[in-house]
Amino acid sequence: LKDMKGVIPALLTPFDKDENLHEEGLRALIRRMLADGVHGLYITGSTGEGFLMDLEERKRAVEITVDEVAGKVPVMVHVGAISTKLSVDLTRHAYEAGADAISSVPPFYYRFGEAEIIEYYRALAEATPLPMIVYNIPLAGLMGYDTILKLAKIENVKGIKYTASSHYEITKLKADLGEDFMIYSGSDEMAISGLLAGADGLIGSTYNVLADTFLSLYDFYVKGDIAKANDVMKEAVEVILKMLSYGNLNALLKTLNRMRGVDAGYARSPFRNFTKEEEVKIAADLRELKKT
Ligand code: NAY
Repeated sequence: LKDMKGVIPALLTPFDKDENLHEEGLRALIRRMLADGVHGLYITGSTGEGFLMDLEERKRAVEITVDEVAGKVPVMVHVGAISTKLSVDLTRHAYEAGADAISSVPPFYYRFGEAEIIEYYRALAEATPLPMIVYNIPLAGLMGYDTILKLAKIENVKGIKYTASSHYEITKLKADLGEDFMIYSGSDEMAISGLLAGADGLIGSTYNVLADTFLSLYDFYVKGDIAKANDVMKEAVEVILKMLSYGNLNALLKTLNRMRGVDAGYARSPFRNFTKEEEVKIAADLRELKKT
């Protein structure tokens, strides 16, 4: 896991127009990410529409990814579900399929208490030898700092994907838990802030389209050229804000990939895909943005 640093797209899962898993599209997207030079892949998370897929589909997506990646970069599999039993099943499968790490949001919707959340992570962490990266994200209900410290005591809990914007907690986690506890910053528009706070890597949705931008940001950061890294960040923020303005990021990232010849397919309902007319407008908007 120590090698899993840098820019890690939260990979989209391509579906065809009839909402079936689109295997060739997934392979094409992975090939594009590898050609861009990303440092790892994070699959079947929120960007990957994992919660909209059944278990067999999620497993299939893992198998296809591990096969296509063929060991070139590490693969982290999001195995979160509301039932411990289902998540443990996905965890065992990820291990057998050859994934390098697992990750999970806490069980959500029912407002589970801290003890239940800790037991959930313990069950997943104990199910296989794979490192577990806890996923702290507002969508699932943010965990308090003390809960994170307790989770870090579980053997195999080796890091956190930190999608909250209180980045001082990244700094503090590194101080409290040591350099080896891996931290991935999950807010793309705050990537430079996450890295400066001490994050080891960036896991995010927009890297499905902006991998080259964030790879250059990360390169500047590693070389210590923070001013240049920040220049890249400023440009990226403009683009990300524009992307967010369309209101349906998964569908947008798939559309943008299709526009550049990577068949990332469509989003699964209830996510809405864009109409042809909307796509024409999006293409024009983004061309305009590139010029400025
Ligand atoms: C995942 O599990 O797919 C992610 O990594 C999601 C990370 C994203 N955060 C949320 C709240 O969805 O990439 C970010 C986010 O889309 C981006 O910063 C734009 O706001």
